[in-house]
Amino acid sequence: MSTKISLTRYLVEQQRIDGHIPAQLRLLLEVVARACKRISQAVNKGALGDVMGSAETENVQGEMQKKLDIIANEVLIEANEWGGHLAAMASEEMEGIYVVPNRYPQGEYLLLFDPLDGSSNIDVNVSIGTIFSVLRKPEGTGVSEQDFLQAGIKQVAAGYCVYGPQTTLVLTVGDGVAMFTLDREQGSFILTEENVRIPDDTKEFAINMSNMRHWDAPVKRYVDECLQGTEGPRAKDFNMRWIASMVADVHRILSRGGVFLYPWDKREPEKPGKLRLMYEANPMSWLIEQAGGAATNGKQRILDIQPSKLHERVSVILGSKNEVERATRYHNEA
Ligand code: P6P
Repeated sequence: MSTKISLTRYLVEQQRIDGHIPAQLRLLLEVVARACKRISQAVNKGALGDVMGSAETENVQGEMQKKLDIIANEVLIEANEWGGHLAAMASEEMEGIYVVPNRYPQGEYLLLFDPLDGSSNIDVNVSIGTIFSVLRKPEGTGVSEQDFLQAGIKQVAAGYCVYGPQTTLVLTVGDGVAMFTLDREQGSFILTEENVRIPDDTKEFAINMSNMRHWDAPVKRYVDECLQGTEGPRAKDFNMRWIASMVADVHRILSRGGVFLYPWDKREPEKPGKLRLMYEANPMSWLIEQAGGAATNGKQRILDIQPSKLHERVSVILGSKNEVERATRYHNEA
């Protein structure tokens, strides 16, 4: 019987053998994984627990919050605030940063998360997930929102947990991408994939086609050429997927390739895009790059973007390298 490698063993070996993760970061990742297990249990209860539907409150984004959005946020805060590995946290569901209370020791890391991404899918039983990103707190006393405003290349760990037919934690600490599937009997995440690789080419694109009339010309050109299939300049037929849950769409791309686009559109021209840079695009872009893919905002590498606001939005094109490069080239030619 092949030895099952738990997340704990994987992280210990990453710490001991590859020196990739100091003890405090290993502790942080184990705590986040445990929090994701608890969120998974709440998600799986569905209508059997009092967790469905709207919380009748709005988040900082002006979006209606689901009960599970708030539950997931609280689970992550409570799980992480006492361990001594964090200085502060930031969440899609909170306007400002959450500084670790004085009653607990302060650590050297900053944790950012979208506690439950794709929550519009909760009530219709479609996969959703938690996305997280870890930064090192800059030198100096105290911690402020400014400390979080680091480019995605500064991340020391990033990942997500997708709550679907399986609960799967996907993680990078800068040494490739590993996937861990939750063994509910054991209650532990077991390594099921490592050194994940995305094919450079694909025949599958993911975009919300209902927004077509609002797109910029380069996006219209790229998608139109995909739709022309073998009769068009791409000389191959494409398939389309859109789960409207970034975690699920990205998980598919990490599992079999593809390209995901959530571009700027003229519905809200003042916003660069719908998705958030710090706790959606940055962690997902690092995972994609660590698996051999690419991620840009149409103009530049997402991980190079210097953020100016905590809840900054960004246009996202990510996935199979050759497709991302083509769509980005169309933007730069325009
Ligand atoms: P639309 C979920 O609300 C989310 O932030 C991402 O997970 C997802 O990719 C996107 O928005 C879906 O947006 O406009 O298709 O509903």
